[in-house]
Amino acid sequence: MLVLYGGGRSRWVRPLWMLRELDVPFRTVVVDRDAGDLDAPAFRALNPVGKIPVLVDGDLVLAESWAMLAYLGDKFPDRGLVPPPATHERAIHDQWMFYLATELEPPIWLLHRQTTFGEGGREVRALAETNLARAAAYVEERLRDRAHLTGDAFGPPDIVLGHLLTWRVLAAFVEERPTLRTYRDRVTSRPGFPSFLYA
Ligand SMILES: N[C@@H](CCC(=O)N[C@@H](CS)C(=O)NCC(=O)O)C(=O)O
Repeated sequence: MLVLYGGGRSRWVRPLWMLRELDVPFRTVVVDRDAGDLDAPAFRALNPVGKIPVLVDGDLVLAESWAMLAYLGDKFPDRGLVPPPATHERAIHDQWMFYLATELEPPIWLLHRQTTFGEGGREVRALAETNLARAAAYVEERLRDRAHLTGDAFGPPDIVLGHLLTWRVLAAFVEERPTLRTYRDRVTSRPGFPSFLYA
């Protein structure tokens, strides 16, 4: 049985959402950061860097939410959430996953760290805001005439983007951009989205 470790509105929302979309059996283990679970030796044995999410499938232990989405999509190809390997559709899918990972998430992460933990000064904030505006503008443009990032079909790039657009630090930014706001509201209305975490 697939076992997913995580909790809260952290990046574990992504594989949790994916598993719910796939509609396959899985079990969750809640990892409570505040209770020190990330530092527990049993958890560190799974992920030496002490971060969630972690997905266990038999002998396979996977950290990195991005890798989990691709693995789960490939494991259940009949569900059609991830295009088959070595197709043009898969190449475009992967391109969006890497764009989100390397261009969009980093400035959001910096703004989150600064707002929540006071890390970095004014220059870091300015750089993050510039990079966020640039990356988000490209995503917005892409979504102007498409329901989902890779076209008509919903998939992992939408799970990641939908999750990123729920981060508190982006609330005002998204509110000011109707394309992003409408998209976020639409994808997070799907039955697979773990809305119970956002009540
Ligand atoms: N690149 C990793 C990032 C994982 C990550 O940073 N997880 C956060 C929660 S969203 C965490 O566990 N942070 C605990 C810490 O840094 O101590 C992924 O996408 O899975």
